[in-house]
Formats: sequence, C-alpha cells, structure tokens
Amino acid sequence: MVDVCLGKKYKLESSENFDEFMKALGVGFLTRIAGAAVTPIVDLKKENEYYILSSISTFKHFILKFKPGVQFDEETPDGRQVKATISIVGNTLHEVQIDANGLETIIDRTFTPDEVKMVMNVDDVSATRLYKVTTE
Ligand code: ACD
Repeated sequence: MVDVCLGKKYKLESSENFDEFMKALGVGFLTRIAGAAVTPIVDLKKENEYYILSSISTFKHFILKFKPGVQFDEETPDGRQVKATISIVGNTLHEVQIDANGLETIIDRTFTPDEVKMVMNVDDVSATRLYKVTTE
C-alpha cells in the first residue's frame, strides 16, 4: 500500500537511458541537457481523495494533483500537453499519458519506504530512474 510512503522524500540516485527516452519524446537539446543534469527530490502526499506528487529540482517545480483512475490534463516537464491517468496498483503509481499526436507514454513509479523506482516507456524505448529516501 503506497500510503506508508506518504510524506517521505526521495532523491535521484541513478538514471539509465533517460536521454534516449527524452529523444523519443522529441525533447529538445537544451531541455535534455537540463533533464540529465538535475537531481530532483520527489515526494507523495494525500489530500482527501487526491494524491499530490511533487518533483522539485533547480530545473522545475513539477507538481501533479490527481485522483487515482481519473483522467486529467498534464503539462509534462518539457512543456507538452497530455491527457494523463494515474492508477494506483499496490505500491505502484501507473501513469498513462497520451499526447496531442496520440503518442502513448507509460510511467510506473513503485514506492517502498527506502526507494522509488521509475520505469518509463515510449515506443520501444525504456528508461529507469532510481530514487533513494533522503532526510534532506
Ligand atoms: C523524473 C523524470 C520525469 C520525466 C517525466 C516525463 C518525461 C518527459 C519529459 C522529460 C523532459 C524533460 C526532463 C527534464 C527534467 C527531468 C527531471 C525533472 C522532473 C520534474 O521525475 O525523474
């Protein structure tokens, strides 16, 4: 149950294939440089029936407020408008994004008390990012 991880902070520890993933999304060069350089801190909170997922870095304060299973409009960190749905399956936030061209991106964020593992897929490109709990 993901709720045992509410309020913990997780800091990016490692990242694999993220540049290829951003390229597959059409993210421009400068944003990719920024994306590769930053070390975001992520946390999950709950407010009544909404969850609030924050990712704070020098690049951007990125905040998603969502009701599990209910589609919402999201602006991605690189500025694309997508229709997003986040379902919660056990400890995993399973996000499906559809952009204006119909391109589907899947982002799974699996929370444990010690870490968050993000696995992102678009077309046949997959990236993995590992966040570790921090007291910062
Ligand atoms: C993370 C990465 C989240 C990536 C989510 C979707 C990818 C879409 C575009 C990436 C574009 C730019 C990346 C820039 C910064 C990445 C880190 C900032 C996250 C707010 O959450 O680890």
